[in-house]
Amino acid sequence: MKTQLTDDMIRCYQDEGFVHVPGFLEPDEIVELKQAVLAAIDHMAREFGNRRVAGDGTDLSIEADSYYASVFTQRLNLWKINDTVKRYMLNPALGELLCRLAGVQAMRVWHDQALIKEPFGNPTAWHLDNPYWSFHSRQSLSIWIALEDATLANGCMHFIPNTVELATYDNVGIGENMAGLFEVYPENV
Ligand SMILES: O=C(O)CCC(=O)C(=O)O
Repeated sequence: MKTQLTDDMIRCYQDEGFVHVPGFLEPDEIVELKQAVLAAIDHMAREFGNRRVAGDGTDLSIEADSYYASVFTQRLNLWKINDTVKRYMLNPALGELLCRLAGVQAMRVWHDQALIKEPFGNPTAWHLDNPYWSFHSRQSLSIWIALEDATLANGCMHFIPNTVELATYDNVGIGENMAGLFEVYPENV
C-alpha cells in the first residue's frame, strides 16, 4: 500500500477536496483484497441472504425495485467478518495517511463498503457521502479503491473539484435524478 504522501498530494487534497493516488495498492494486494471482499460477500449471501450490513447491529433495507437497488450490489462492514479486509481497513499506516490529509490527530472507521457495479446497472447520481452518516464533519473523508481497472465505460469515480467547502450536508440522494445535486448546489454546475 502506497502510504507515502508528498506535500503536493496534501495540498491537492486540501485545495481541491480530493487526491488521486495511482497504484495505491500493489498488484498482489489488489488480488488479495479482491479475493477477501468477494469471499466475505459470498459468506454473507450464504449466511444472511440479502443482508447488507455485516456483523451485529442494524441492516439498511433498500426497496428491491428501487432505482438505487440497481446501482450497486452493496455490502457494508465486511471488516467485521473477514480478517484480511480488517487488516487493510485498520492498517495504522493508512490511518496516519488519512490523518495527515484531513489535518487531524486521529481517525475512526465509520464503515467500509463493497460496491459492485453489475452489468447494465444504473449509473450513480452525483451525491455527497457525509449526509448519509450519523455525524457531519469537514474532516471526514472517503477512500475509493478500484479493485478492477476503472474506466469511463465501467463506472470510474468522478469528483467535482473545489466544492467541499460549499457542502451544507443536505442529502441530495442517489436516485434517478442524476442532476439532483445541482438543484441544491447550482454553483457546482
Ligand atoms: O463509485 C461510485 O459510483 C460511487 C461511490 C460512492 O458513493 C462512495 O464510494 O461512497
